[in-house]
Amino acid sequence: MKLYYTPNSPYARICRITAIESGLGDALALDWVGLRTPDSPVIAISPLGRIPLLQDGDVVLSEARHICAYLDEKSGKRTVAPYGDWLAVAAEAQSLAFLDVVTVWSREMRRKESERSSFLLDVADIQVRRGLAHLNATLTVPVGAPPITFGALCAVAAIGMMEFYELIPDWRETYPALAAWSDAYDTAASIADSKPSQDALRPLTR
Ligand SMILES: N[C@@H](CCC(=O)N[C@@H](CS)C(=O)NCC(=O)O)C(=O)O
Repeated sequence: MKLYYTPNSPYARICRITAIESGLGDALALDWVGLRTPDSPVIAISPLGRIPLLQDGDVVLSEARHICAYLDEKSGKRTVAPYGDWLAVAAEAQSLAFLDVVTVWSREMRRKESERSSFLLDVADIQVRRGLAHLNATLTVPVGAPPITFGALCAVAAIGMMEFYELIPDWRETYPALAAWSDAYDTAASIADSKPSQDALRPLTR
């Protein structure tokens, strides 16, 4: 199995953590690719060139949730909420939506300051704060090893981006329950070792 990825992609991070925590770390070859570069090997198998992209023989999966469900099938573990357990599906969707808005904001922050849309930044700020309040009110700090689920990893990856781009500098003081939850997840090496880094940052390309 091969995962095309970039080290700072939060969606790819979720897949990488899931593979490690499911015992599939060695079975997953990682290929760091450029985004929006015509020579990306991803484009030949997935036209929009988005990552994470998992290739396993004829199977090509281009959504993090599908990739994690595929890894679940391989490992026999369950990290993705099953259809039928609708409360779990709904909670997972809230975390994924939170990651999506954090990602939109983060991408805008990578553009030159003069080119950023103040409208987009305002909307993202409102949505991210709503998401933070929701997670702060609903997540409970795990006792012992943090359970690795797709929904939890969406929140982990979103918080990682939020901190990296310093989107809401005072989030820890404002949302202390979520900060404690996040600290519990940071005890897992797969999570602590996969945070976004300046070294892996590449210029935006078209
Ligand atoms: N819905 C996708 C989102 C993946 C995504 O947004 N990937 C970004 C990198 S973090 C990407 O490939 N962007 C390429 C582009 O914007 O052209 C998922 O859940 O995997």
